[in-house]
Amino acid sequence: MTASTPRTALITGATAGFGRAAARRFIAAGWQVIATGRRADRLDALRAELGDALHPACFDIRDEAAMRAALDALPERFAGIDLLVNNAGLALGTRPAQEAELVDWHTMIDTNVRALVTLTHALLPTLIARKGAIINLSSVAGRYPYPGGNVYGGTKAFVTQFSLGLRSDLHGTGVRVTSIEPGMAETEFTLVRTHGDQAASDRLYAGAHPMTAEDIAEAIFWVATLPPHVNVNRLELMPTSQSFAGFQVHRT
Ligand code: NDP
Ligand code: 8X3
Repeated sequence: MTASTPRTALITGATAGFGRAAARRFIAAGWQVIATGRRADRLDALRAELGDALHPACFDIRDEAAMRAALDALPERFAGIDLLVNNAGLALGTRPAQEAELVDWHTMIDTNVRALVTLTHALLPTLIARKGAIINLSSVAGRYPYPGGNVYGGTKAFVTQFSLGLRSDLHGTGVRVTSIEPGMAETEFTLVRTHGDQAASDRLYAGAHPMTAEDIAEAIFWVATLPPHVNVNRLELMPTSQSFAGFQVHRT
C-alpha cells in the first residue's frame, strides 16, 4: 500500500452518534469511508460535508438482500475494505423483562446480533486478504447487568464474546479484532431507546458529563491505527462521572 492508496473503512450506523463522528475522524485522517444507515438525508448531508472520500450506502442493516446489494454496488475504489466498524445498533425500552415488548427484543437481536454477524461473515474474505481489522461496538451493558438491560445487555454480551471468538478463529491471519465497550455517551441512543422521548434523554444526560460521540470516535480511530502487531482485545470506557453500584436485595 502506498500513500496514494488510502485505507477504506466501512462504518455501519454513520447517520448519527459514534458512527458519524468516526466517519468524520477517519476521513480527516485521509481514509475513505463507506457510511451506512437508513436515513438517506443524513447520509447525503455527510457526503456533502465530507466529499468524495465518503461513499453513502443507504439500507436497513436487518435486510440481508439490501446489505448484499449495497456491497455488490460498491465503486471499485471502495471495494477493498481494510476496516469494518460494526457500530449500527440500538436499545429499545427500559422496562423490566416482564413488562417489555417482544417486538423490541426481536428488533435488538436482529440489528445488534443477526445483522452484525451477517455483515462480518460477508466481509471476512476481504478482511483476511487485506490483513484488515474489525471493531465491534459492544457496551458496558454486556458485562454489567442492570434493571431494564435484559435483551440489550444480552446482545452486547454476544458482541463481546463473538469478538473474542473471532480473535481465536482469525489467529495467524493478521486480522485484528476489538470489542469496544462504552458506558454513558450522549448521542441519539436514549432518544431511540425511549421511542422518541427527548425530555427523557435530556434528563438522563443532564449534569452527568457523559462521554461524547467524538470521544468514542477517537477511541475507535486509536485502536484502528495502532501498529499492525498490536491488538486491543477489549476496551471499556466510561465517563468519569459513572462507576459501579452494588447488588439489590429483595426482603420479605
Ligand atoms: P445512535 O442512535 O446515535 O446511532 C445509531 C446508529 O445506528 C444510527 O446511525 C442508525 O442509523 C444506525 N442503525 C440503527 N438501526 C439500524 C438499522 N436497522 N439499519 C441501519 N442502521 C441502523 O447511537 P450511538 O451512536 O450511541 O450507538 C452506536 C453503537 O454504540 C450502538 O451499537 C450502541 O448500542 C452502542 N453503544 C452506545 C452507547 C451510548 O451510551 N450511546 C454506549 C455503549 C454502546 P439509522 O437510524 O439512520 O438507520
Ligand atoms: C449503552 C450504555 O449503560 O445505557 O450501551 O447500557 S448503557
